[in-house]
Amino acid sequence: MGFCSPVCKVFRRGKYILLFLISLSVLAWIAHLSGETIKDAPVSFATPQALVKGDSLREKLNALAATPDRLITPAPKEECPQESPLLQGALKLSFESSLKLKDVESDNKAVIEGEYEPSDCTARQSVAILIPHRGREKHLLYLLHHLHPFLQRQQLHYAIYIIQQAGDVTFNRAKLLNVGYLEALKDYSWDCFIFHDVDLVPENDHNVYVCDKQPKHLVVGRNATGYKLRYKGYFGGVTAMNKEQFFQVNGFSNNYWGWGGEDDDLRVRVELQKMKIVRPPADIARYTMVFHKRDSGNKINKDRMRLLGRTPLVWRKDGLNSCTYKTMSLERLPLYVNVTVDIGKPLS
Ligand code: UDH
Ligand code: MN
Repeated sequence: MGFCSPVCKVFRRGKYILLFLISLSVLAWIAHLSGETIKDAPVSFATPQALVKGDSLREKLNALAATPDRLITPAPKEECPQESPLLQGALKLSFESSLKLKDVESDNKAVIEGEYEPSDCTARQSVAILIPHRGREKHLLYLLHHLHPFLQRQQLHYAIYIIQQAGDVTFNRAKLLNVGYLEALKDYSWDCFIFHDVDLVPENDHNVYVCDKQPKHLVVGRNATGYKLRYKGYFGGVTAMNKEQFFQVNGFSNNYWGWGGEDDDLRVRVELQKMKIVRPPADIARYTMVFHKRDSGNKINKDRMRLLGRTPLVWRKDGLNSCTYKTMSLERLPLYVNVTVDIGKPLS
């Protein structure tokens, strides 16, 4: 006791050195673990957003954001203001015959596969613009040229869908719009749907493309009618209904082939549900219709008054729930989603 040989001293010192080395490696291990947690943080933050079904633009942006060397988590975006500070009011519209699709694409680089969302705030509504179309390429070009910047100034999350009727049987605007609603909902759970003629260009960006508590009619006036409502109860051209409102009325009728009546039928459906059509002020809800003649495949529908009389009897089984069609192709082009459909032909 009290006596230690030189061999014993060496052992005692060795014990302390070993203890010191063990503590060093524990410290190094802790430091390594915490480094990994910091690196992981942005990835796990991005994951819940990326899981939103079919939210293609967000998925793409998140994929870009989730690169492993990114260390800083972006601050969550605030909701965009009630009124966008980017609005310009009455616009000077141009319809240059030399305009090319490539020009419109390069003017709208922030649009990805027809979809856009503001980068600095969260849009108040997600809006699908549905445009029935066949053989009106020039009108479509003019509309895309004006509508994309217009919607971006309104700080909306939106996508444009063009629903092309395949073949040359009589045109059916209403059925194409039903198809647009059903197809767009496969991509994303849009809050609001704008049913939009291809030849109507909005003249004032205070005419905001969002849905209200009631169905909204956006074309109070247009150039060709002296900017007056065409008739009391007119509900055509451009209308906005939210997802639930349109579902509640069972969408449009599928049975209006040719020109006329389908918009009045939708009004009847809305009224049957005790909803009330609202309109923006007349000095704002103004449109320019690109001049055109009646299309050869869209003759006046002589049956429209008879069909209108039957709407209260048939609306429950003629509409979204009976809309059969065959999708021929679905292309995600830079400025719009192009859905080409075979919607069949009139029964008789
Ligand atoms: N549409 C097409 N292709 C067609 C027919 C209609 O794309 O062949 C679409 C297009 O979105 C159009 C909408 O359906 O804007 C409504 O059709 P329309 O523009 O022919 O209807 P509108 O009431 O014209 O504007 C009616 C006939 C015009 C007569 C002109 C006489 N001055
Ligand atoms: Mn027209």
